[in-house]
Amino acid sequence: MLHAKKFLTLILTAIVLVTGCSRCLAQSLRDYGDKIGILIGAAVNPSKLTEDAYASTLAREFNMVEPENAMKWAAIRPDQKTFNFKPGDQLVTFAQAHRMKVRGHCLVWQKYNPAWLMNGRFTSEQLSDLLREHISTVMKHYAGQVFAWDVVNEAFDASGGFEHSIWYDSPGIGMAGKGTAYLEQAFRWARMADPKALLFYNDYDAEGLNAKSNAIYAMVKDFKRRGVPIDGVGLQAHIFNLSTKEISSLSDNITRLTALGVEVHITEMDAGLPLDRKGNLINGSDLTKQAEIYRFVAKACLQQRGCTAFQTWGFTDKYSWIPGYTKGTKGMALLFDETYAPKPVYNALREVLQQRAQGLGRGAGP
Ligand code: 9MR
Repeated sequence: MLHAKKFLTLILTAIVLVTGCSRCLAQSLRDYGDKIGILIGAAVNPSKLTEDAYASTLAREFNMVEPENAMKWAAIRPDQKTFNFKPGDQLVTFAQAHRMKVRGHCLVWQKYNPAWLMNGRFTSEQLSDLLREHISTVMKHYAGQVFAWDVVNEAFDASGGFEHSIWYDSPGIGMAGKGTAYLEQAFRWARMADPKALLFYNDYDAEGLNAKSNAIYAMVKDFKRRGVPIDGVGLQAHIFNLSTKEISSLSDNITRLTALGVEVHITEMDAGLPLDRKGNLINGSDLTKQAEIYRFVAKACLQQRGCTAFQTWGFTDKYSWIPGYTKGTKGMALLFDETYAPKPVYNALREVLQQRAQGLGRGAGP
């Protein structure tokens, strides 16, 4: 017995020495994700896939990817007649080579739209045709490759009303002032384009129970009752104030949404930390706070069977939208630092996954 133990230790030490990799023996996020049956995703910039550390970390740790920008209107449709599928296709090829799922983002949004569309002075009929054609062309191109789409992104405002949008505002696609009718139309077109893809509504600041999440809940309930196709809700989880106070009712929100028969995905998690002018962390203890916030969100998701994906918005602090958006006052929002070393937040997330994998089981849900 003693000999066998010694032998095993020797073999493991040899692996570490030969590969120079002590972490190789530990299980990655995706190892646990595969075991539990949950998707662990990251938003990706396809042009970075040529960077070895970027690609290898992604392939090792995640079983799902989503293009951060590459499938948005301005990227995929540079002019009315041209679709640029190249970066999206590169991501799909990478994902297939590494047994990852691809989540699509996004088909209807008020932002990241090309100038030709925004300034085109189109009539409602033309806008309607353009949107139908866009949804159809993009979804058909990726049919069988993209398993789920954020069909509509960020359509509600904080009070549960509607954001201004080229698709909604008059002329829009001809349904201005008719509430969710234009969203319903988009979801119906999406189902027709790729009947097998899961169709999601995706939004931020709607994690807990509040006016916006109430409006989303009411829409999903109404769509389900009337047979309007919708399969899931994406809760983004961009957490800005290093506290779980505003998202304390996340579990309750997941419970009520999944009770309607839709899935929930955590779609864009990150938590920016305050930085000084040189870009250094102001409080070292924030790394622990950050870890606890991720732990809170991951636990809330993993506890319910209907929450089927946990995704972060990027994965390395080297590439994240947070410093640009906050003019450098916040950053270090993700799981890996700029050298791709795992941070405390990575360990916290892995621990939550490990605990689930060790048999704590998943809760009820659809
Ligand atoms: O991270 C994305 C950034 O690179 C883009 O410039 C920006 C365009 O508006 O979109 C960012 O991603 C957003 C996502 O598409 C929807 N939810 C909020 C994300 C952060 O702004």
